[in-house]
Amino acid sequence: MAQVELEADSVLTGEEEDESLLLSMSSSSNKLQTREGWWTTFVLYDGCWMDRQAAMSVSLVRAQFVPRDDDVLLATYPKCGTTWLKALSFAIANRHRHPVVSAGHHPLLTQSPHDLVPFIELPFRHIHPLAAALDAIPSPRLLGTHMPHHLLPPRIGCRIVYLCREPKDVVISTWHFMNKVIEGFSIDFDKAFELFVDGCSPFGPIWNHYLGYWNKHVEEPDRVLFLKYDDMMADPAGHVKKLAEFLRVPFTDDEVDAGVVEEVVRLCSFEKLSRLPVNSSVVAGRVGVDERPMKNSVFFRKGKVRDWKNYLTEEMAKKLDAAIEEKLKGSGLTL
Ligand code: PAP
Repeated sequence: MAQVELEADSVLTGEEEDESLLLSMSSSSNKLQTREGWWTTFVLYDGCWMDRQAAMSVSLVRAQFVPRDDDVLLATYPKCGTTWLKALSFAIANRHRHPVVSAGHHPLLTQSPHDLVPFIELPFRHIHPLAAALDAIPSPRLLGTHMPHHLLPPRIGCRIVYLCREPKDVVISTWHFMNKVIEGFSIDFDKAFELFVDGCSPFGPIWNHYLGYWNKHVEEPDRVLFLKYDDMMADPAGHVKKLAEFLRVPFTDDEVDAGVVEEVVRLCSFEKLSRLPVNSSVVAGRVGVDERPMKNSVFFRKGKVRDWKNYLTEEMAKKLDAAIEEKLKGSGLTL
């Protein structure tokens, strides 16, 4: 990838200018493929569908992000449980500074998990400078990303926690989310579903996203932890212990006996977090895909497994299952 110097606060002036910048930073020298996406035109940026603004931001992160060896990256395809993973990881990693037992003043009670663990590519980094936001965070940093593995900044070698989710629940969650955050979002669900099955969804295809991190996990299991939302729902305490070991802050026997693991699970549960004023009524300074301030409540809907049963016809479910099965065949990954 060519190293391109961009002004971090440069404002886009037009599609042609964007296109030439994107081309100079992607591995493609041909015009980027475009397609009518969920709420705007999507571009296929090095095999990954996203809107133009996201592509600009990803490009900038790839060129400018300064990784540290002791960073831990929490990576997800959107709507796979990012908020939950951020909360759990923050609570576990910081539990000596911020005890979770009798956690009257815990930061998770007054701040969104997305403010405690920022994304590297969001808010869009060609508009909101990257360095100022991320360089100031003391080590070891917990950072989030929706970027697929093959688009991560080339020098990233840190540990990664990846969380995936049943794709049928992901498409439902994504559609509801877009309805909340994008003004004038009007795509009907059937159309969104067809785009998703076709691989055209934000940071899609979802199977490529899963496989990129899965293959890295198979190659380097000690560096890339691969988790599943449904398994985490079934056994949150077991996953909290596993996460703590991976983050190199395992629970001591005394902590286990004192119920600290269960306290982390409780503090980070959907029921607890979604009812806090900060997550139910605060409009964050953070902005979303259309640059409007977002309510923190958009990250909390139902927090259930198999909610897709309330929305997908049997035919739709079979169609998506078949597409996923075909794409994951031979990888060893099952969902
Ligand atoms: P993001 O990828 O846009 O950052 P993400 O947190 O992955 O958001 O997506 C939100 C989903 O996680 C929602 O799922 P749903 O639409 O199926 O309900 C949300 O309810 C769920 N979620 C948020 N917090 C929690 C939590 N603490 N435990 C379990 N699920 C959660």
